[in-house]
Amino acid sequence: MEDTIVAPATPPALSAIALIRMSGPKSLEIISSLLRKSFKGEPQRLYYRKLYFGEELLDDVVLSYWKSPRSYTGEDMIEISCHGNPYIVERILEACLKKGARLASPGEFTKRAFLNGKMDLTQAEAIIDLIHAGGMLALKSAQALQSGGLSKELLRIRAELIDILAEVEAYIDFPEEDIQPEVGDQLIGRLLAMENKLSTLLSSAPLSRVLREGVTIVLAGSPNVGKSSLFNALLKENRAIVSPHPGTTRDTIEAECRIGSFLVKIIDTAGQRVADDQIEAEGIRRAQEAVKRGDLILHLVSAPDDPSTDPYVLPQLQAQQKVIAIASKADLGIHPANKDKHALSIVTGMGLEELEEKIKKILESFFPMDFSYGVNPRQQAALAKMAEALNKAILGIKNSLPPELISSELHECLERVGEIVGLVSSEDILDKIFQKFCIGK
Ligand SMILES: Nc1nc2c(ncn2[C@@H]2O[C@H](COP(=O)(O)OP(=O)(O)O)[C@@H](O)[C@H]2O)c(=O)[nH]1
Ligand SMILES: [Mg+2]
Repeated sequence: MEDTIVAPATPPALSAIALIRMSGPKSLEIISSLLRKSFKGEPQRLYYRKLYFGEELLDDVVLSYWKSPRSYTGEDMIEISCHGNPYIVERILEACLKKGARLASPGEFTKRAFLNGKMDLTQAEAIIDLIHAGGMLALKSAQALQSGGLSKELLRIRAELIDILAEVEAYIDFPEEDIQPEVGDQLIGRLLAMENKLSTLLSSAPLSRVLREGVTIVLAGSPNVGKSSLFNALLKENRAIVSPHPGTTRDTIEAECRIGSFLVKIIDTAGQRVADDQIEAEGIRRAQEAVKRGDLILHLVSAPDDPSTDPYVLPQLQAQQKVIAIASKADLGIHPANKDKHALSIVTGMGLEELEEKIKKILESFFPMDFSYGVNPRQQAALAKMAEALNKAILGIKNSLPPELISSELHECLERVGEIVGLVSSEDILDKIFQKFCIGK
């Protein structure tokens, strides 16, 4: 990397402090050219300085210097803390650009960190998750990935693959010999254990989506049962219009909030009834769509009324979708047929905290006790291809296919590991083979 890049690291808004980052071989030279008081550049120390561009004072700043290779990117880096005024940030950036830096593209600092071997791909990706984590589990998952949880697991699998490949490829050199059944069984056992680990990793993908995008909670039921009132109560703000007129909510409304340590997306829907007009009909169609997509459905009926007279019909749900049946307006009395539902009153607040507790428990139940991290879609796609190849390799051994075919499937697995972690190698497989077998055998 020849050029020196610069970019603001904080959003363009009024704030106490803003941070500008610069990375590359000319970082020290560029910053020095903006100083009047010389800058020795001892690494990992803070310097309070005034920045000038020519005669013009840019700002009082605090500089920190990170010397290659002991920096985030692995290159020489300067971080400039200035006053949190977007205009000041712009002028400092401009000065750095005029002195020879180039504006960094999105993610370029982390990309350099990866290319310089400061982190692997999964760790680089975890940094994005870390920034977006909206709840405790999401944060823990990002932290586990960032500290190399997935790479360590994959590198163990990789070592095992290389070992197995060495055995399989030994047969390629001796075409007259088939893989002996006992060797085959033992290899299959090891590959099955690996397949197991892969399917555990793959099963974390939907959870990882939930962590990134939030769990979707959908409020469903007839008009006027108190869905919008509950929506506002869960959000603790008046987002949706509440009115005694049925059909007030005509579209779906979405809002994000936190319940317990989870980021959730709550969707308020138009109640289902015979629509008066096209707009309402479209709202009802969207409501049905939302219910089908929800992770958790809060199905409301009016507590004092006989539920058999309620026209709302919950659509067919998938197995993993959860439902809480709620008897709302419980302050107005509870019909005997609604006794087993969760009694709730937005007016008195009765049952609201308990409802949040129930929701929290259900959200927690989506995650296994030992959940540590979730793989992202890119990793999931590569893992799925890997699992497929692994499966073919297992079948190949079972069906006594030529070792070349089995080896090629195992190579495919290795490539996928390389793709996920961001390393590519095939030479070390050869090394392994020659380490295990002496010449002449
Ligand atoms: N008594 C009582 N009235 C409620 C309660 N929740 C909502 N309402 C009233 O029921 C009417 C319909 O509420 P709304 O939230 O708009 O229902 P939606 O059509 O299902 O969204 C409004 O007049 C609310 O004030 C409750 O817990 N108790
Ligand atoms: Mg409503």
